[in-house]
Amino acid sequence: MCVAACSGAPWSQIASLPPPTSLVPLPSNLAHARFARRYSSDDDWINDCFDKEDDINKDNFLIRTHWRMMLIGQKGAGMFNHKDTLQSSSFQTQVAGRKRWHICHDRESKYLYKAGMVNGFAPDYDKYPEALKATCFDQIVGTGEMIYYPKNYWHQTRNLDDVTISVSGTLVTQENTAGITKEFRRECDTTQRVRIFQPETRLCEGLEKCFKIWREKSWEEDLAAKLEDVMRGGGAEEREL
Ligand SMILES: O=C(O)CCC(=O)C(=O)O
Ligand SMILES: [Fe+2]
Repeated sequence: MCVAACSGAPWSQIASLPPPTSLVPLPSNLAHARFARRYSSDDDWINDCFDKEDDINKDNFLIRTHWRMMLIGQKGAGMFNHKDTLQSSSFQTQVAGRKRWHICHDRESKYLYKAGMVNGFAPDYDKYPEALKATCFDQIVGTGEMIYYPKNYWHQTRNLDDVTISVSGTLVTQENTAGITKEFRRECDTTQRVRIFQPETRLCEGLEKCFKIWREKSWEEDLAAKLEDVMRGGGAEEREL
């Protein structure tokens, strides 16, 4: 797999990932600004759509979806090339060690066959010749660094150190709300093949409330507006308790 125009460039050539489009940069001098925190963390809406006291249901949601993970692994361990089922976006912070990532935009899907087939780190072009046409990114994320990938991006990983520790989180953003809602509704449809969870009434009822919250909330604009407000010298509203 090569980068840029693929004109004989070695597939392992390192390219910089484009800047994430769905994250609002937080200026460092605002690190302690008091932002309205309602729905600025997923814990906020998780408490709103699942009964705040219903820890079992909330845990069920977090565990079944792998909403947040701490990943600990040895050198050489990693995840095969795939796209995430829920059309969600994710970030991952490297806490210890380095992790190599191979990332491709959804539009490269036509060259990437099926999940797990093309090894982005050592593609077998005889077996998967279309992979030669794919434009992807090969990047090492070091300790203290963070990677973000939007919905439907292919990703493959390999730990480069003993021991590698990372923390991941799933994000609901404006750009993925429709897709993630569709995927969850599919999970809750008893006529569909089981993928990540057996439909469960309480979980699915809670999710319907989440969909409403996501639809009505313009996450990025809200945060961007708050940042602009603070930059203009305005005060951010207090967190609603
Ligand atoms: O960190 C890894 O090795 C893979 C993570 C991943 O595929 C994911 O969070 O969706
Ligand atoms: Fe994944």
